[in-house]
Amino acid sequence: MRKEELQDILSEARERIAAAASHEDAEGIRVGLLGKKGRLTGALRSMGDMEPEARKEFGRLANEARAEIEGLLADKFDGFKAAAQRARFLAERIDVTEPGADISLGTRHPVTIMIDEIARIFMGMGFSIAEGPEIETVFNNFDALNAAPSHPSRDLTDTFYITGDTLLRTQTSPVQVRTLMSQAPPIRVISPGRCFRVDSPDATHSPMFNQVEGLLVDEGVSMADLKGTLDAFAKSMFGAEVRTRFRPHFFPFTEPSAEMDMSCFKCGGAGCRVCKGTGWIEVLGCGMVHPNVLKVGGVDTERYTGFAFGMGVERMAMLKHGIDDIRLFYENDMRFIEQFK
Ligand code: 2NM
Repeated sequence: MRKEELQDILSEARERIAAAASHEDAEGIRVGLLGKKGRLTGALRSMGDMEPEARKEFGRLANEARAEIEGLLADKFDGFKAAAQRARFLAERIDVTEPGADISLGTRHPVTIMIDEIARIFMGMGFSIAEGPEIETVFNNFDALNAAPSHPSRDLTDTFYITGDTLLRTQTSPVQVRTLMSQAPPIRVISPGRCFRVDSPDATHSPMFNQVEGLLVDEGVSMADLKGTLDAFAKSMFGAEVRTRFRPHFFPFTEPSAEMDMSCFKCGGAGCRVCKGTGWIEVLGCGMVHPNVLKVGGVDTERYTGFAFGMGVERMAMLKHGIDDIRLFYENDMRFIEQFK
């Protein structure tokens, strides 16, 4: 090979390397010149046949050409690498000053809000909160509460039984039973929670609903304490102007038993749509705890007496907010649910 050919290879290499637009282009040029079958590699190989003097000079020129080409290619590769990195950084760039996505805050469920409000009122009167399992024993749910073996609430058509001796609690009083069995008087607890009864849903019935029940046991507790406590609750919940009255009733677990009404907070007692013209609204059930119930808890009934009460949480919320259908609480229509903040 002649020197002129070497010159041609070199000047063509300079042009092509300068024009290379990508890493792949440049790599193709490198292989074509410096690879095993490359043109410059071929030129160096052809020196074997030359005269020593010519070979010396050709070898020097060929090595210079190779060093220049390698240098040009290295610069080119560095440039492509830097450009690729710059492109990646640009693609990954985030604007940390951009406002964040709107995170919408949830709201408490109206039943939860009502439980909290009831609990706050009774906690203000020295009650603490007791909770228990939704799956209960037949003993805690019925026997311990003085319900006769033939009591209608025990019926399969009214109670969700799980086994012969376990069920979904039909009220939260089994929590009071647990409290009586595990604590000594004085006792002041309320038990909010879910209850279950076999019921076809309608405007006032739901097979799952919530109750808050209360229990107070101490020395010298009378019906007057019951009336004072529950009257204070009604005034705190519905307004200082409401009056209460107590009508005789029957529950197996209390004796005597009563239902508490309050004067209609809407019409003041004159009679309106809310109180169905009577001037009174039924609020809760209550009574003096039956000695048989206290005895199950090991309470000395010569020394201690107690009162208890129970109310429906959904019913309270319906009264307070003028809601006419209990099913609204469980259909999860957000337009309804979100109104109670
Ligand atoms: C009510 C009405 C009257 C009640 C009784 C007890 C217990 F366990 F102490 F005996 N807890 N809750 C009770 C009394 C519940 O709900 C309408």
